[in-house]
Amino acid sequence: MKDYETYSNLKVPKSSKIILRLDGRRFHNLSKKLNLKKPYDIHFSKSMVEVATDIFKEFSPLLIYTFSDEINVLLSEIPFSARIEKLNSVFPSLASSSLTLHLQKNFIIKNQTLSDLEIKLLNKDINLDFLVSFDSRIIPVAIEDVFTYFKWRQDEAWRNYVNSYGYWALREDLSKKEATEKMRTLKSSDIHQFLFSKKGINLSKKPNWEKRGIAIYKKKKFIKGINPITKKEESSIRNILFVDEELSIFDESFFKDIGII
Ligand SMILES: Nc1nc2c(ncn2[C@@H]2O[C@H](COP(=O)(O)OP(=O)(O)OP(=O)(O)O)[C@@H](O)[C@H]2O)c(=O)[nH]1
Ligand SMILES: [Mg+2]
Repeated sequence: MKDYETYSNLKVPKSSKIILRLDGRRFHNLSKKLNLKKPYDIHFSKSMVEVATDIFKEFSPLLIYTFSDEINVLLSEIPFSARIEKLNSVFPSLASSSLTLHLQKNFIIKNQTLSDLEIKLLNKDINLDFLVSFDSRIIPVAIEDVFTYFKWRQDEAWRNYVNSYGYWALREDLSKKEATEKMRTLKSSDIHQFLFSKKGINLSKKPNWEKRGIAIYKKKKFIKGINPITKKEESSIRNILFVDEELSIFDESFFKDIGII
């Protein structure tokens, strides 16, 4: 019967770097059920960063980049003997179970001093009675294309940022269809202008993570401590996991600095 496992030997190429991109399935529905703040909900973003951190701790990749409902993982070592079936099933299932736990922790109000009824009332707009899933794809890239790939995703985060602020501002006065049609006629600069002059929203003043997404990587940190034997102060370098919410526009030096290229 083993012969029937037709795809089990399908492997990613050894010569490339491998990026996995996980994307939340139908998270538009999830955002309605959780009554997420529009266009950006900090508790949802925090939950996605926690998922990315769980993936980091499990697989020690070189870099994870997340925005909206997607998580990009640049692998260092390729696990599972590079088997595609394994990569494309273990990563999204890990993300799904991790997100389920973090959503429960971050969205459901629990308070031991409140009665069951009070807790029920507080949570009435939040429905966690649904299943979460991610899709997953594997993108093999040459090392010289790693920067181009992440820049492409960050450009997408920026487009998403401008368009979602524009769309939700239009929805204050227009129907879904009208707002969608209006968005088609507006250039990026028109959206900036409209938000600023008509809605008092200055897009440049919003939190950086909304514009540029969030990266998770290892960063060298100098630690000072007393050597227990010599009793003298010594400094050492440690690699710590760093959640970077203050990203600039990706450039090659970012990837050089963290030792990727
Ligand atoms: N309100 C709100 N919604 C968010 C936030 N982050 C992600 N989303 C939702 O997640 C969706 C992500 O877009 P897509 O991946 O294209 O849409 P999807 O509904 O997940 O559909 P598929 O990926 O094709 O299954 C957005 O359209 C939003 O509805 C957030 O911070 N706030
Ligand atoms: Mg999605």
